[in-house]
Amino acid sequence: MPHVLPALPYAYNALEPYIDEQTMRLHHDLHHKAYVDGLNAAEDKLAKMRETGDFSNVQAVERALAFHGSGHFNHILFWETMGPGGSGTPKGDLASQITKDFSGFDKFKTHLSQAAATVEGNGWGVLAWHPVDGHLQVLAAMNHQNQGHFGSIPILMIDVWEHAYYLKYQNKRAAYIEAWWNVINWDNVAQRFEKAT
Ligand code: MN3
Repeated sequence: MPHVLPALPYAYNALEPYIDEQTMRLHHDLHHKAYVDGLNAAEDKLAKMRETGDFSNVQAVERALAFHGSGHFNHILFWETMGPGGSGTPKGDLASQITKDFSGFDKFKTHLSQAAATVEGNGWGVLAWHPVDGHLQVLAAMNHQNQGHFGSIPILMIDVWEHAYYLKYQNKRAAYIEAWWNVINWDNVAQRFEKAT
């Protein structure tokens, strides 16, 4: 069953002025699409390997599967956890857990912003729930898939690959991260938290 590129859950210009329309078009229609295609290609190759029994290239294809698969699913989460106008700050159980695990929202905000700002090269700033010992954690992922924890469930992610901000923010990644806090859909993040816990 091939993976498909889901439509954005809002208009391309809905996150203006924080994230501009042209960036959203290129990012969704071309960059995200490339990960969908890469994931489908990797899965096709693996199916062929199982069929023929020739696994000589399996290492490279497993790497492509992880990269493109993470790229695809990270972007779905990224689009869905944003929305026009955002929705203020987290409420309810999610707000309490953030306070518990990070000593307050402001400290959490600084931590995630700093983690995202300092990822080397391409990557993501991630808020994830770790179900094994029951706490939230901030991760700084390189590429789409490195420096994660197996078992961790991401509930909020910011894309800090240059394609996510370069047209409007040039080299000012920190300014883009600061703007992103204005378009977070905390209701969606709270639903993800509830499901994860
Ligand atoms: Mn991206």
